[in-house]
Amino acid sequence: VESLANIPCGAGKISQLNAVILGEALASEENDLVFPSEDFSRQALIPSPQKYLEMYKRSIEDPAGFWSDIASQFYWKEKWGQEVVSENLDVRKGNIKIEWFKGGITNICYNCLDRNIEAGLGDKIAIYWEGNEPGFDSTLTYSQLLEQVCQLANYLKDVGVKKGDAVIIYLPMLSELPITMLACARIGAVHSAVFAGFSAESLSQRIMDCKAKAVITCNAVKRGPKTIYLKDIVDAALTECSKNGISVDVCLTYENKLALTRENTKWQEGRDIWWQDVVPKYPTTCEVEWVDAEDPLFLLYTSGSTGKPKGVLHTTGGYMVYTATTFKYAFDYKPSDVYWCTADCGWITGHSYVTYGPMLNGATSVVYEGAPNYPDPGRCWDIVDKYKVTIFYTAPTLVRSLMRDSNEYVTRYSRKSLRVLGSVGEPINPSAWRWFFNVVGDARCPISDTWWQTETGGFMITPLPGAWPQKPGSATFPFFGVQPVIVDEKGVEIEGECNGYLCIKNSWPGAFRTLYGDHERYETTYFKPFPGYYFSGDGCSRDKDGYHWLTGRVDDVINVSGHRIGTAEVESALVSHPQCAEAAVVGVEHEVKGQGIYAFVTLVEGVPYSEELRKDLILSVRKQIGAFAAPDKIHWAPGLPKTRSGKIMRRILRKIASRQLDELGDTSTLADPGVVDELIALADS
Ligand code: 6R9
Repeated sequence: VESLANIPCGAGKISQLNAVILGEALASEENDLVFPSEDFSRQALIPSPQKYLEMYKRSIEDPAGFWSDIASQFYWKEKWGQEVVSENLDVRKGNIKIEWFKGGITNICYNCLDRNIEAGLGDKIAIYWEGNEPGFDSTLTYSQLLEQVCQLANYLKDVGVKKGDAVIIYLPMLSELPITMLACARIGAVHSAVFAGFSAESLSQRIMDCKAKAVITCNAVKRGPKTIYLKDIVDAALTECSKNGISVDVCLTYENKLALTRENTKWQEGRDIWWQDVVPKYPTTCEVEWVDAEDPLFLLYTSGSTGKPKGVLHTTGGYMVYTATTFKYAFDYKPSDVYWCTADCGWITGHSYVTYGPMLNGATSVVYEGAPNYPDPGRCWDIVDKYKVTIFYTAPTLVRSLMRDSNEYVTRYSRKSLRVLGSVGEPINPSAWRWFFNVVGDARCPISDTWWQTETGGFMITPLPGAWPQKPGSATFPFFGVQPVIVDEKGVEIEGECNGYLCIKNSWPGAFRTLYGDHERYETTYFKPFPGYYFSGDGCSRDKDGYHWLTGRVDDVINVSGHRIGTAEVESALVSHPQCAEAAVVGVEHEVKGQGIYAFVTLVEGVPYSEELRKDLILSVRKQIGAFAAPDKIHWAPGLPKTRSGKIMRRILRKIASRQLDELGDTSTLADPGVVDELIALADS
């Protein structure tokens, strides 16, 4: 242990971690520590801090060796070239470039399915699908999954989808969603899943940006008691696309009979095709399209601090190796596990930890179609008992919402199959952590609070459940191969106990390679703010024991129920309303959602503020982005606080929104300080 003392671990040194191992530094904070049980650690893949340190040290000192050993466990038609990794993360030294396993020829679908089947897992359950209505369910073994993937892959090839073509997926959590992702990967097409809560406008923007060859959707879905008519949304999006001269040849539509019959679905002959009419007719085997490790696998649009969503691009080889490895270690995965991640495949968590990570490990997963509190707040635990789920991965917003109901909804179920819990999407507050740990996990199950991003592809800072004592609310330490650093506003690394901006010093295999069609924006957004580093957009502090505590976004991105929403996107939706002259949006603390959306709006001269207009403004956001981005509060603002150069001072708006009126700070630089009093007076009107 002594000899490890000088390896950097984050901006701290391993010597800081030694203190944890030796139990010194922690004595005073004993109460904040939650140790894994001896039984758990004994069986864990990483059973001790020492084992973690040994592997971490190697991953940092010899990343090429560390990752190529792991990569060799997958199937490569041809091995990668001499250089395992080739990177430049420093804008001062030229263009940003990240490449892993370049020259290696592989296919991620083959590695998820064919490879596992050849290893004898053909009859193992890949997916337990659970419908929105209790009692509706189905299963797919690995062999059955492969057959369905091949049929769809053959269909896509037949309608002209080729390697490198983009396919938009607008599906709810049916098994057909991972099937579609895998079918695209099999033929080298680039999938771009759009969360089925996005509006027609958002969908059309994405279809046009990636010039999709095909759109795959279903007619409708039931979520809780509500029916959502997805095909109508797609129709509107495609109409919008054709107005802009972009036509999509194929709109493959799955008939989700439980929600809506085909007779009641609007239809455009020639373009629309029922999945069930064509896909099952195709052969159940399909040749794999072998691709380079650096060929694109998927695009996923995410919010940034400007109005235009960013197409985050992930490639094949590094992403494959990284998602598989992070899944295995952060959840202490064993072949006997039954895993359930509640995320939707429309977000990155569903890509890396519903589809790819688990399947690359040959895992059995639950895929749940519905709402987590339907028909009552006990549904999750009912599902856990039904499938004997051992690893349960969810978001703090769900934990907080279930916490508000009686514990009896949890305790009436056994939950004794559970052994590891996980959290993602936003910081988990210590009280939610404790409820999750004590009530859901009966104080037996370690919680992996995984910090990562759409851009990072996989976990970056995460507990390894058997290795570390945990501190409720801390994501703990970096994953293998990741060197997080905390910098001050000048970009200088801060050592030891500190608070600042979270950056990463080196590349890791799962990192995104560019923003689709806009490499310049990639460099400007992520690599220019602190030259020499990848900037995450998050604030972070490190305590005296070296534990990392994420403090939330430091840019103009709001995190609502774990969904990233750019303030600029909401503002642009508001000002598109003819009676709205200006809008400024900030995040405010929200008991369940983590953050809520608070919008200040200035109306066009002479227009009176009314309840009707308020509803109309909210509708405008629902239409342009999606219901999940609807503002919680509209605050009428005859004027906005601006500097003399015309910049809106959001700092002041945040204070007004959270009613911290004695903390407004200096308002003397405002062009018109009077607007602040006016806003305060109108706060609760
Ligand atoms: C995976 C995912 C990324 C942003 C990220 C951060 C927040 C995610 C977190 C967390 C604290 C965690 N975030 N996990 N903050 N602790 N365990 O959510 O990706 O949708 O791109 O959001 O979410 O602010 O920057 P994405």
